[in-house]
Amino acid sequence: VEASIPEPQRAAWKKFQATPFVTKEDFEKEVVRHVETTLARSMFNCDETAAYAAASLAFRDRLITEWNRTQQRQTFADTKRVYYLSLEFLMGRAFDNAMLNVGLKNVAKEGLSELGFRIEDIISQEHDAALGNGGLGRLAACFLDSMASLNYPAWGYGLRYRYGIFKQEIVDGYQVEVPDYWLDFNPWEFPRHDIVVDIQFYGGVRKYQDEHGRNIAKWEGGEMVKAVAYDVPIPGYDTPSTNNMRLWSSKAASGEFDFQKFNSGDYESSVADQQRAETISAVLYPNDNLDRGKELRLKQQYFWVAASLYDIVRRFKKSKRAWSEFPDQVAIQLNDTHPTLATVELQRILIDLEGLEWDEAWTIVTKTFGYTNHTVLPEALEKWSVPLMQNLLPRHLQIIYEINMYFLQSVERKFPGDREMLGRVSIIEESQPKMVRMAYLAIVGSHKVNGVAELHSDLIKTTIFKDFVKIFGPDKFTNVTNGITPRRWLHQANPRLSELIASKTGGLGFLKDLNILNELEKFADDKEFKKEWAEIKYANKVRLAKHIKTTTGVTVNPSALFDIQVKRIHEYKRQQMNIFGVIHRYLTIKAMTAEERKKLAPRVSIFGGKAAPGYWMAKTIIHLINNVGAKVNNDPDIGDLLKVIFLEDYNVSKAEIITPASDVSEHISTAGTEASGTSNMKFVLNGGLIIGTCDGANIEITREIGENNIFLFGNLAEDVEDLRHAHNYGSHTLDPDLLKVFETIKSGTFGDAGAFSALTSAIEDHGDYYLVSDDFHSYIQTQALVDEAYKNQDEWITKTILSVARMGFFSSDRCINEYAEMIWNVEPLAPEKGETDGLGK
Ligand code: CR6
Repeated sequence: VEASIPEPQRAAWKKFQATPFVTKEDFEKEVVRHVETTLARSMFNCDETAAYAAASLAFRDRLITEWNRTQQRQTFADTKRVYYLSLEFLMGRAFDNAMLNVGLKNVAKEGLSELGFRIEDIISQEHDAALGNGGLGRLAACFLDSMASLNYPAWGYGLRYRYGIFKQEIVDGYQVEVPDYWLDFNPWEFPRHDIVVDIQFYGGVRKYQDEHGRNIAKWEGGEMVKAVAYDVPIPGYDTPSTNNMRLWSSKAASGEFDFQKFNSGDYESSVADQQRAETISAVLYPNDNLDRGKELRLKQQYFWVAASLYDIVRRFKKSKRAWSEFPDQVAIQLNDTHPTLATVELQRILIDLEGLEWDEAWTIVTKTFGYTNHTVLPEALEKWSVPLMQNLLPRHLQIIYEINMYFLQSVERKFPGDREMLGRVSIIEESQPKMVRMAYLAIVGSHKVNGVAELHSDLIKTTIFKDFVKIFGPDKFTNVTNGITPRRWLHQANPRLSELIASKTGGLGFLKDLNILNELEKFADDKEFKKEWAEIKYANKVRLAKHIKTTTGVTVNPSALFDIQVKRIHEYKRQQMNIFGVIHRYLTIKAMTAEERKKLAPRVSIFGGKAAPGYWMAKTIIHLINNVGAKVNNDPDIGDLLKVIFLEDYNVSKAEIITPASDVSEHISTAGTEASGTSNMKFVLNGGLIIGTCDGANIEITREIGENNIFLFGNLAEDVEDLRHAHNYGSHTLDPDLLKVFETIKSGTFGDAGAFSALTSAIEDHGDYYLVSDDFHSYIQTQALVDEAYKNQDEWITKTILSVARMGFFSSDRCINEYAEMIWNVEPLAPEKGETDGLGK
């Protein structure tokens, strides 16, 4: 490539090439230049927003230089790349992360200080990039961080929503949703107006034979929309490698608006067309673990998948390799079933556009894709109505039918005469209307299927995908237990703890090899160390207490036990059980003598999380939490012994304040319902203990840290089915303590009793599907054990140190290495020493 450019020009380019800043002086120079030119301001009107903008742009410029080099290196090396397709990337803030990963936070801190700013104030100017709902979206973000940090040639592909997850406000105890217009100013993205892909919808399929007698299918007519690429650089930690997240934004195909309509006087509808096109990437669907089957959602999925595959195929074709080598160059991971149409789209490209034979093409497809399942909840398993798909994507539906036909033929060969099996595993559900089962399509179209924690991966093999294990054999199904990036969730969120760990383990190496945390075990009984450890926890609690004071007005005592449950609000996650437990505690305290009260550890119960706007039960749970808080927090008889807080608008940047401040956190889903959970890992890594059920990754956390260091309770997954059956067909007696709680709610103690009848009657009258009553006694007892254990601070601190020391397994770096080895078959591509200059350290 270089040889095509004449020497003198090459020399000129080299001489003037962009060089990333390293020193404080150069950083300040860049900031001032951006303030005075890019932002057209000066030192006299540079407020904190402008300072944030300029400092971010200085880092962005730096990242993009490394980004370019990384891409060049990967193109030269011509190695296999990974493409992580995710409809959600819950990135949070980028500035602090960029400074830390590049290793220049101190430089920036001093530079900003010389220009008159405190770095904390500047960091807090940034609006979270909240393009996700919960765990699945945040997992994708952690994976991007790990892939870059481990030097994997990897791209993320997603949608550039104009509105991310809504902002939650609490008004009179109720959740109110406010749109999150986050793109006003976003220094972290690069619009690529030159990278535009035409995406087709609707229309019909014409089938004919060409001059060679080949059967041709042509997708014609319908409407076109443009996909425009926006690139976000993803800096690796302590490496120059900077990967790319490419987000697609929709635009009307005919430019500003339809000039024909405009000229014929139909101005309004020409604008409407444009708006309709832009609607595709306008808003993130705010449901977590729920499929609603809306047409616009299917449009989003195809739009994103088609644009991404066009991009991936174009990049592959540049290498001029044979199609059979596609899976040697490309690995595509499907983050849940949302991108499953990518399998169909690649098959379409190969047979309709590139002229490959069906079998040859399908072999390429299945070798290319891997599918990650994130849930067994039936309401979350995606299905698309056949008529809907027929209308929107007529050619794809034909291909799906053909995939299904060949698949069912192979099943028939393996299990001759088993008609029931054919009905069960068919990609098409024979319902009214017929439905496309996306998980089945994803399994058939991939070479590996994985769950996200051991229990979950076992469950999918024995329940929802049981037949497929028989058909494809057990080796197609595997487990990759989730993880979290220690860069954001320890180093960035808890800088003091990170520093203390570094001082005892020989530096920050643990951020790249989290198993180094093991070295902390020898300090678990070290007095001095424990004192510092405890001081840091206390300081983090003070920080959260301040946040609680400014956002809710409630004063909490930082010496009290902080008990935190923050995550999406869901019946299966059982925040209702938590708040019923809080009410039980309230009643217990009320009945206590002064002497008994003195012995009780004061507690602050902290909740946070969003309810999907259409999820009535979840909203009712939020309402109850707030009403209980209003009553308890103002009861002079209770004082500091119990406070109940609901933190508004839980998001990634708030999680960074909340997570380091827990004494215990709650991960109390009905056994068998939470695929993994990832906040459980974050809390333990930050020196909090957890109270939890034997569900998801709690089980592996227990195995790693030891069962003395975790408060487990409740029924096991294997018993859930029988218990539910007994509720519905046997006699169902409810826990007496729980009934007392219900009586109190019904008496109006927490406001209008009728408002909460749905919550109590789900348990009393509708079979208690989530086993709240079955687990309540053991929950209350275990909470009492927590109270007892907390009184012995010395032992408690030892437990938290041992736990942190044993959390190495839960780094997302470990996950990514497992995916790379087991599923993607890709190797890291490390920059050569000295190849890239300008790294901070
Ligand atoms: N809601 C699971 O419920 C898991 C994440 C990431 C979830 C959760 O237990 O940790 O995925 N599932 O694997 C889906 O989103 C479908 C989630 O975040």
